[in-house]
Amino acid sequence: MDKKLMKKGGNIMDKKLIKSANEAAERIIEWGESQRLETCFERAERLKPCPIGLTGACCKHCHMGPCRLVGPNAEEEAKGVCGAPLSTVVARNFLRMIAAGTAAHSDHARDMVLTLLAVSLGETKDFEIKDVRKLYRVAEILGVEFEGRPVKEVARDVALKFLEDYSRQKGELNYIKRAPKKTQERWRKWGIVPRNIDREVAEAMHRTSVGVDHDPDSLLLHGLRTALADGWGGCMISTDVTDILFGTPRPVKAEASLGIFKEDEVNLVVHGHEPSLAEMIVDVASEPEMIAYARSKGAKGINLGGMCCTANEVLMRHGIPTAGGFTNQELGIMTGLVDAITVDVQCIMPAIAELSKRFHTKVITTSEKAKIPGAIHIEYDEHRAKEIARQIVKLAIDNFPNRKTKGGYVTDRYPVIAGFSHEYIEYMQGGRWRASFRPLNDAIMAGRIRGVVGLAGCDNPRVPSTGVHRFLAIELIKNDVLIVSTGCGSAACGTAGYLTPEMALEHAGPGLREVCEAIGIPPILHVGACVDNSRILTIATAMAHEGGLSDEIGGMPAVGIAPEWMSEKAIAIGAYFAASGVPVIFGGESPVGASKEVTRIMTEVWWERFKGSMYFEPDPERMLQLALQYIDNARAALKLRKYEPGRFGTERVLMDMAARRELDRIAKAHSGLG
Ligand code: NFS
Repeated sequence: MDKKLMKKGGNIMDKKLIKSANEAAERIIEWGESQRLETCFERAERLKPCPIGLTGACCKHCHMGPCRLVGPNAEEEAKGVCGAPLSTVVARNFLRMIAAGTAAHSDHARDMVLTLLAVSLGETKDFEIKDVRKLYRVAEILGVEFEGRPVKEVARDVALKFLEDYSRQKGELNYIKRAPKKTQERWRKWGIVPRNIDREVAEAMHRTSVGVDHDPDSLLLHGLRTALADGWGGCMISTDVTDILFGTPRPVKAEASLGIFKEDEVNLVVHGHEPSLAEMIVDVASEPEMIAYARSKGAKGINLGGMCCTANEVLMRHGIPTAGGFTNQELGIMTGLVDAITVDVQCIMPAIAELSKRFHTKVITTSEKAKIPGAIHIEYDEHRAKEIARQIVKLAIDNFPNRKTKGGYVTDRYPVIAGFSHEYIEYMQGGRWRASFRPLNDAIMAGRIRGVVGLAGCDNPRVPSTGVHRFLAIELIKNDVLIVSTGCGSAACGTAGYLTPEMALEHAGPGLREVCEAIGIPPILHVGACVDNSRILTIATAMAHEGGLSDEIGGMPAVGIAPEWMSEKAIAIGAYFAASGVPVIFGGESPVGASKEVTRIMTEVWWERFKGSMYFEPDPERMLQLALQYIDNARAALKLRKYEPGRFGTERVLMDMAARRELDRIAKAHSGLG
């Protein structure tokens, strides 16, 4: 627990005592308050959520309303002007959230595919295909001939094949066939196999406009179809194309914290989601001319840092340090050390433009889709990617001498081991020639590992930010649960110092610790950005194929948790996990809480049909118990050995020199991956 918090006598989830569970963040927030700098934490306190909208009971889909469906018997009696009952309104609102989240991920994926196409056609000189092996692996899945063909031709055909997922009117998404057979059968039986991503999003908007689909079950089934288009479409495409273009991640050492900024170097932050420009900035920032230019302005060098999911992308592939997740973006500027922050799309608070005026920081928007009044706009174009990246880096350098305002500077930093792509996870369990998921399945079957939790989603100023992630991370590994984390879940763990092998030695239950020590991995595996939740689908599929557990994704001792979610994207992710057969637990108030019927469908009915569900539970302790219960129930249903705490392993040992050397070994242990 943080020292300051201990003094206050609280815990990391006590909203009355703290705004962020991260000590460095909390210090900057307090400093900011003393300077009358406004942040999301203050705005969250001031703006209480509307209790009607919060639970999904407000309909504003036409101009006879907005209608508020409230009252003591609202479920049975309340109706909108058109006569829509509460369950219809709540289900429609939820479907729109899924559609918005799917649109965001999948539009990002489309840009990645268009970049791949441009590279394959020789239209851009600045990118190359870094992972040809991955290209071939993807080509094989897509049925694209690759043997003996020029790489760029294969890349072109792969890109065109992916574009079909945005245009085919009938049929099925390409990657549906990657799922276990039984999982696919469930989807076909209930008619939720997506045809194309854009079609499902457009149809979601159509169905939810006034006077169309009024059956909550039917609306929610389309929600699952749209969500599957996200998970097995947008997210998975984005992950694969990003790996092809920029390399499949493998373990790297990096650092995480608001303390990553350097007083004597130019600090440039890449923030947002699409990694193309960030990749170019990483390249350009190490050019000798750029470094010389930075020196000519009095800086010792150029220090790149990441924020939110762009951070995860460049951390996974290059070890670029992260300043943290969603709620850290204002705080990063408030260190006073950020010379420029470049943003593209998604999860960017418009407040940063206003806030930056109190410092010297330049905020640069780069996407034609995402502009902020008060920011500098330098539009990204993949055909001139390096030129634009140089312009941005120069702008940051030119701004270095303008630092004047003292900020809430902090120095804490934590080491991080990241880069656990599903390919690497497979490789680490047997090497290049015997790569498999056998050891993981065996460890689960034996009860060394009780189960697996995907810890994902945003951090949120409505709770002590990152606190619920941290609480669950520690408690789950104590209970021998292996964690795979993404997005701001990874940032929350990283900025707490949790993404290291030491965590296994110091906190993991004995069974999990034994496995982590044998393979040399942390008990929390950072698998990437939010779109890389698709890697978790791939891992679950591989586990099903490996045998010994469930023969479909449903029924695995696995749970997804998004404890501090706030974004519609998190809802889309939760829904695609549920449809794929994973019980999912979300924190906070339920956005469908107004309707018992909708809640019943998303828990009981989905469970029966897909072996997945979506459950909202604001109490962290109950979230933990629920997750363990789901895992133990799945173990019992699979007739696996009953999990017994403390059955495996020996005494707890603290990190010694050998273990520290092991940490270095992991960072280098990627020679077998191409
Ligand atoms: Ni995903 Fe949440 Fe945003 Fe990334 Fe972070 S806020 S839903 S984790 S940065 S997308």
